Amino acid sequence: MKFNPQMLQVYLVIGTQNTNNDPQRLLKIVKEALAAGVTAVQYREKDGTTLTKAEKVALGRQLHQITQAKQVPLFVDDDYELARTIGAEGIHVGQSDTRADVIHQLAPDLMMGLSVHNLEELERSRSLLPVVDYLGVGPIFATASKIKVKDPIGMQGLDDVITQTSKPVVAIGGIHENNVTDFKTEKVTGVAVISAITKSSDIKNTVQILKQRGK
Ligand code: 3NM
Repeated sequence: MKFNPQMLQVYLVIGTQNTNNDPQRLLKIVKEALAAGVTAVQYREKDGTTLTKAEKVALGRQLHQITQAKQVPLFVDDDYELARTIGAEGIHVGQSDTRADVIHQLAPDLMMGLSVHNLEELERSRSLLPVVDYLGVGPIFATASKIKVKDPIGMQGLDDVITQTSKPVVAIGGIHENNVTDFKTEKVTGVAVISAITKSSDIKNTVQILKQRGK
């Protein structure tokens, strides 16, 4: 699958640590979110996941089947081997994960996302940008969904990064139905969320609201 910035519009990030360690619940949420129109899914087993490697592979394969059925790209957080094993379309790496250029050498077909928290990290990542399809920038607001999370950068911090790059940017961290209109479509390519969807009591409605961003 070839990268297209439209894919980033509403990007669901999820792992079993976000679903009470219950793989079936994860699959149910992803199915509902796909039916409601999320445009990308990231499989992120981290922050206290209890799954073994074999369980991640089994769940990752099931997840990939349901994203494929909707022709929605599946990204895997950080784990190159897992991404290859389950046939994911993309990978997302952070500043301390395996380097984007190393992964790109091994698998030029994988779409690539890179996390950048501020201008300094953007500058440090310049040499990697030719192999990067999009940047994940955050946390914008406070979030309870990530352990070792940095201080929120706010809308100003997000704007600072956006003005210094031509890469599509996905904002992440504390984005919910009540603040999504802050992210103007002509500036921010997409929004990535965990709890807005995993804790929603009406996923269909939530995704619709997340899609209607500010102009
Ligand atoms: N990465 P929620 S913040 C996975 O800043 C993740 O890089 C972040 O969860 C970053 O939508 C975050 O529930 C958690 O706030 C996002």
